[in-house]
Amino acid sequence: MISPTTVSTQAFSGQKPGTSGLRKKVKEFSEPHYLENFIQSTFNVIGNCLGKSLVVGGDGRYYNREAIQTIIKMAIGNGFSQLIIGQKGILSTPAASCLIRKHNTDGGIILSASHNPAGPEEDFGIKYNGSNGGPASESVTDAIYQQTMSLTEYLTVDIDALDLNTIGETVVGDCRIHIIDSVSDYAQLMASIFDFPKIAQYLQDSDHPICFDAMHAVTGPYAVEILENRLGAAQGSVINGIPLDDFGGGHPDPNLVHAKELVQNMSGDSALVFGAASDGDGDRNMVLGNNFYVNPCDSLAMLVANAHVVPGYKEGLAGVARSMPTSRALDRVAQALGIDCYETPTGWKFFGNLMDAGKMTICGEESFGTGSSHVREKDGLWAVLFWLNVIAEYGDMEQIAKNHWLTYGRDYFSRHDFENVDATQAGKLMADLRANLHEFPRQRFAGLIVERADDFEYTDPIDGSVSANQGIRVFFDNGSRVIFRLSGTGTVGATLRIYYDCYEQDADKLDLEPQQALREVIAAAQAVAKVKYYTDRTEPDVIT
Ligand code: G16
Repeated sequence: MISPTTVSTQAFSGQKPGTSGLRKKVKEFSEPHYLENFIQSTFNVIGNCLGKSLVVGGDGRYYNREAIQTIIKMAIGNGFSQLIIGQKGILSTPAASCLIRKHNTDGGIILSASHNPAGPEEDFGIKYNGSNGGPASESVTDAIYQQTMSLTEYLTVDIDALDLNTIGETVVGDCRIHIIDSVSDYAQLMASIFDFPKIAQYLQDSDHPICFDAMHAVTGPYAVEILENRLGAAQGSVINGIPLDDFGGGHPDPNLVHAKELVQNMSGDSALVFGAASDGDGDRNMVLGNNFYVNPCDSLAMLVANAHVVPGYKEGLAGVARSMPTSRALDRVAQALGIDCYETPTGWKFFGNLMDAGKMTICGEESFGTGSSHVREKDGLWAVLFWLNVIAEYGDMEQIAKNHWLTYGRDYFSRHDFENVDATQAGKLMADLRANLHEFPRQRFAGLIVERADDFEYTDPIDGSVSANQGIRVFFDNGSRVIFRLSGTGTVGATLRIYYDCYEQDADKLDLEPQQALREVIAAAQAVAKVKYYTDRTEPDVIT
């Protein structure tokens, strides 16, 4: 038993978790007591930590190791009896979720700001996942926030820094600390879901070279072990595979803008049949065919439509789900399969209850997240393996996608991000939309007539909790839709996200460029929200 030290502290303002935990600049996180306050607030909400267990790990970004040492000391000070920590402090978000579930811990702390850039001047993040392996619900994150506003002290112990590099077990006082291989449990889980022999056969055929861009973030070691070592993809199939604490100065957001190297590799006279990238903490994915891009909404629908070829889903799916701004391509597949399709607010935390209740198996979001009930996080490599399993069965990705559109029609989708907008102005834009919502129906904007408009509100079908103000939806009478919401993951100013979709069934119009297919609804959205007036911007910073 080591006696804890009680340290006096003062509350910080602004420690409210966003869409996925607390994300701030490293500079703010490393202010004296800042991290400690958030951790103690989390422990206070977990309550009675004596004898409890935690998984701890992160995406390897700058400040990861220091934060883990602090968490170890505070966990011991608060009475935790077991900590499971990834070697070198590395755990991808889905791997952390896998470990929480496999070892039945009371939860986990994941250190990541996802795809946000890393380094001393950049971002850090922290989030708490519960014993189901999933992100804490809104009621829990609200309770943590309440704690942060009145905290006066925290508990820690005075011990030397732990060696995070060596796999093994150390006992400190009453706490058993396991430094474990970051990859093996996760790799084993993947092998239990997918048809590894079939994928291996496909990948070992020299006509089927692939490229996975780990973007110098956390997935490198996972991808090398699974794709190259276990499945036999050619060495070098994984690029940028070494996690660096500044992500090599890059922006590991797997989209067409930030995954430039991969996009280049897949273009022109490339011989690659499949390409993919993941993000900072390994939960997002982008998939590409040869000179062909599948957007995340379509990818989700296509995986669900082909789930019967994957051993882990052969028995069928309980149901599926998507976040509200994600296109309705999934709904069409669910209808054909005769299963329920749930529509939740943005944020993976909203899927957990449906999975825990056995109502839903596969879900996803437009923000490059796809996953299933194998863990309670979105899972980048899982999606990559899913696609490889489907491709190994049916062949060319482009053909799979085109057949899908011929069967179900195509939901053109795009998201425009206006980044680092003045937060007050962005707030006014949203307030203006809310105030005028009821007047939109029957009004014409840039040639489209509004059918209905609302502010999305979600009632969780399992616990009845209500999440209001989750995004303004405007539906037009030609079936197209636009959604406005502010991002909950940024650290500077505000990011306005505008999501567009429209549906096309005409076989001759299934191959349009999405911005072209969506041009009417894009123009109407500008008029509905007076984007230029409020933000002084005419063009988005990022288009996905
Ligand atoms: C997080 C959440 C996702 C969400 C995304 C974007 O992803 O886990 O559920 O869709 O942020 O959220 P927002 O639109 O509020 O920025 P990640 O990969 O950043 O953890």
